Amino acid sequence: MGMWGKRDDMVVHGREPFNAEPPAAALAGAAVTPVDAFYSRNHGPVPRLDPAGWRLTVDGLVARPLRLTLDALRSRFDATEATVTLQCAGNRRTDLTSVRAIPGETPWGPGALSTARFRGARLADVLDRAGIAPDAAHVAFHAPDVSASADPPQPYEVSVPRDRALAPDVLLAWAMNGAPLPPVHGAPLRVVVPGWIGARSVKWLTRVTARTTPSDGYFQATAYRLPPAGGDPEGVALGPLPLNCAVLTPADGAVLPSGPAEVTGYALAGEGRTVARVEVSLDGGRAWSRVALEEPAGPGAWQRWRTTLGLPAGDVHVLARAWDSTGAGMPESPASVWNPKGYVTNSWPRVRLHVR
Ligand SMILES: Nc1nc2c(c(=O)[nH]1)N[C@H]1C(S)=C(S)[C@@H](COP(=O)(O)O)O[C@H]1N2
Ligand SMILES: [Mo]
Repeated sequence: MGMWGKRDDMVVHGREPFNAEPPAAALAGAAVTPVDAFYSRNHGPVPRLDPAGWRLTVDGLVARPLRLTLDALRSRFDATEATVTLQCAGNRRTDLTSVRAIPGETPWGPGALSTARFRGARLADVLDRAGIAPDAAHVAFHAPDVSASADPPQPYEVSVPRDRALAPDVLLAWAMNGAPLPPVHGAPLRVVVPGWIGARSVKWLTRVTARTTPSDGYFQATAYRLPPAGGDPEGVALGPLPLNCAVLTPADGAVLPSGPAEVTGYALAGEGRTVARVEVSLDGGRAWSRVALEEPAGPGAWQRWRTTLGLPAGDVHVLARAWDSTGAGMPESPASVWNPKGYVTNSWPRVRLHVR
């Protein structure tokens, strides 16, 4: 077994902080990702919090501040379970680095997303118990892990707007896939915000603060934004995920015999949407054929797809694209969505096959 209980064949981009994605075939193999294959994205050392001494503070613009033990959270609030896909904003960044280098950012392939069955309390129920004030427009999540990559180095903190925080699908989760959260995934408690960039699903949660403004922490105010450009001094804070898809098998660069081959992948629509259609092309995007698409296991869950293609001999490129339930599609070229930090890549994925 590899670091942090992960499979030996994880693609490890960094050991400290630990950043790793599952090999594509392992990701493709299950609708709910086994915990030992679940990607992990960390900005600092993994804190080891003692569950007995741990408390969750709920404060800020609330009528009744709370300080909860894990037992209190589990016994005083209804538990709910949901199958949710987390996707890092850096997923598929390597497609953008094929256009231009993105120095200092992890070169994630298509595996910076994974799916788990999360169990926890609804954040809305906890905020309701605390009596969130009408002027609390944002809810911040604070954790103790200190990132040296932040400027200045600081503990992890981000926020979500009030409406997102009060939606019934946002969880304070203590378990994934039927077992307590392991340390690398946020033990003892993490936030799960379905359909939003993974950065908002804060691990090792210790404090929830209702406030008038978004968090001014580095990971909200500076990172996880499209940087200022074109006369926009603020940049764009990333929140809801755009529609995305990827090919998982066969692997990019695979050598295959000509004839029928099974091609598999995933598609994921952001908050409030589902994937309506996925198509693949073998001729550079002139002709497309529709693939078989799984139903989503819940709001915010990915949808796997598969199809069989007749591969001609030669160098064959398989292109894929998805459409969501609003009719939105994906941009063709990585150049059209290139940005200096390499976030939310959703150009048409392409695998190159050598067919003999
Ligand atoms: N406290 C804390 N929470 C965090 C992070 C972190 O570094 N510290 N990384 C975020 C990012 S960018 C992502 S994509 C997800 C990754 O969650 P995972 O490691 O469970 O896959 O956690 C988010 N929550
Ligand atoms: Mo992320």
